[in-house]
Amino acid sequence: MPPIDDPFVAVALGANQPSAAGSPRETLVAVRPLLEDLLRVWSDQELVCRWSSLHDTVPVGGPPDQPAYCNAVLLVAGLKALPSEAAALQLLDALQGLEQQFGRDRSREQRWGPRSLDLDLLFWGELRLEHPRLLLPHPRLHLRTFVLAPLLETMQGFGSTVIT
Ligand code: A4P
Ligand code: MG
Repeated sequence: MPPIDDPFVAVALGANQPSAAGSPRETLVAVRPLLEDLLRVWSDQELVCRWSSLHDTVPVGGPPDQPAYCNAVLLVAGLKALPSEAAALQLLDALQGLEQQFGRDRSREQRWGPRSLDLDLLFWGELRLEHPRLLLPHPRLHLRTFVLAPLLETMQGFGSTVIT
């Protein structure tokens, strides 16, 4: 297990419209290995990937009658590179490329409206960014149960012993 002070990368996945891979749940299942490959290529190393389970969640915000979401979080440990703006922007580009591969078309969406795949970068260690294209940590991370619940799952067992 990697040391607890590793700068983790966390990525949130969400979907509430079908893609070529099928339902939102089938989309997230299909995305999992591709996202792991993407992160290995981006970081140029083997990584420790911890996945949450898939969560069926009630929509937050957006149009009143949008379909339920499927959400998950991936926590990545063992990165050798130190967090940097340039590398974080490269990762954002790669994530948006994967969204497009699964049919995401931002030009036809309304804010917080339905989408076939959303990949948000939650944080990379303690990196703070206020770039026009990338805010880190994700500014609504602490407000979203659909992010926090799966994120906590991925963090279970890192650096602590549960005493009851
Ligand atoms: N951007 C800035 N910071 C980031 C970041 N940390 N990660 C920019 C990813 N992108 C970031 O994103 C709009 C722009 O934000 C991007 O071009 C990027 O340059 P987007 O993916 O088009 O829009 P978004 O995801 O709707 O925006 P946002 O503000 O991240 O929304 P949220 O908070 O993700 O809300 N309900 C449930 N149950 N489950 C969901 O997954 N998702 C949303 C979207 C609303 N309700 C939901 C869910
Ligand atoms: Mg997004």
